[in-house]
Amino acid sequence: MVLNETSILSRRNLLRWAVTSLAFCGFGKQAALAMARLRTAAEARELFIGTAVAADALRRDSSFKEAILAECSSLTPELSMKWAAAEPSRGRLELTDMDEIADFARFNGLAVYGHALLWHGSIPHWAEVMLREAPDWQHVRNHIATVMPRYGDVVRYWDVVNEPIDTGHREDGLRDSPFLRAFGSSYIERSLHDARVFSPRGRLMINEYGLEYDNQVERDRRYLFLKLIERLRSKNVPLDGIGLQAHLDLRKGTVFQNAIKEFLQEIEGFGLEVVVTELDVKEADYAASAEQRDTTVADETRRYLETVLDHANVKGVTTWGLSDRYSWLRVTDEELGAYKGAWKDGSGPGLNRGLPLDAMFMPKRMHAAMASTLAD
Ligand code: 9MR
Repeated sequence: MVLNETSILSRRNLLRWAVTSLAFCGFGKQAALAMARLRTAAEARELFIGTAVAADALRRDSSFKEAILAECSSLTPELSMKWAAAEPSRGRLELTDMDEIADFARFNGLAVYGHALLWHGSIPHWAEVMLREAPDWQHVRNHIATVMPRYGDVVRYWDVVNEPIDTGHREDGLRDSPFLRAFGSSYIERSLHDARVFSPRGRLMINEYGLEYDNQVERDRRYLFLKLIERLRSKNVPLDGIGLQAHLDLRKGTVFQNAIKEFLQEIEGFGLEVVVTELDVKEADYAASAEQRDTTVADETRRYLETVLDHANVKGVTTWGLSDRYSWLRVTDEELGAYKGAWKDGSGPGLNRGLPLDAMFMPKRMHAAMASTLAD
């Protein structure tokens, strides 16, 4: 969709008007913002807003579907596009789930965010053996050539390489992945060049995690990631943007806003786009009241988004799930053990509450924080 400046301004005004009117009708500003859909807030400043989805949840849960259609303009396949899912045995394609997600998106006018072509975390067993024993780039190229054209009409952004950085191993900061061991560090530029062939107009991204906090590992990750981008830029490799996974984690403290700002200024200087690709919040204190937990999650989300959304090259935000019902973040047994006796009534902490909607698809404070930051 092409929006000109006037229509963007009028959408923003419309949203402000809606929030003000609801506030006038007796709803608090927070309540009014909680009622604003994320999609309305995001579109007001020409951003896309998405969620990760698993095909089976989309298939069987109509409430989930309704929530997606109300809140989102984009979907990221949580599993179905990854190599291990798409080609479980050599030459046998298993793209039924991915086709279903893409058809749902097409039918409802949503975009799909292509995640992820090369990821060390999802290589089919046969390809792992191939990479280890008889590396043949043709197999990697085949995967790119199969997936990109098949969904090219509905996918604009592609995570071509996912999580290539790992600290503490090599001077260049590259992860010691099966791809690196098989083809050397040039596997990144090779995959981007191939991706450009099979998607001449797609936005080609590198997606990375662990870039938000003030600790040595994340300081190193930010530095090494920028160095990688600098090397790719100097060789004119087709790279259009970077994905910030943004798995926020309250156990690490609060996000380091100044470092994120500086990092994003560098990215802007390289002329690259930015997408927040996997936003969610791991909690640190499950024994707090539900209200306190939701406030802490919302505050961290707001701190992060207000820092990131300040940059004009940010194009969209995706959360890694929309409702706590389908979050990869779990309260582990170890964590439960640490809270012995915290719940006198025998209840328990329930689910991790780090997504905008609760398990019954009701908006939480994180939703309001996202709506207000997106709308600002
Ligand atoms: O949430 C995803 C989980 O359901 C899958 O089992 C797993 C392996 O495919 O991948 C998870 O998603 C990861 C994403 O693809 C890359 N960044 C980290 C995400 C959480 O582990």
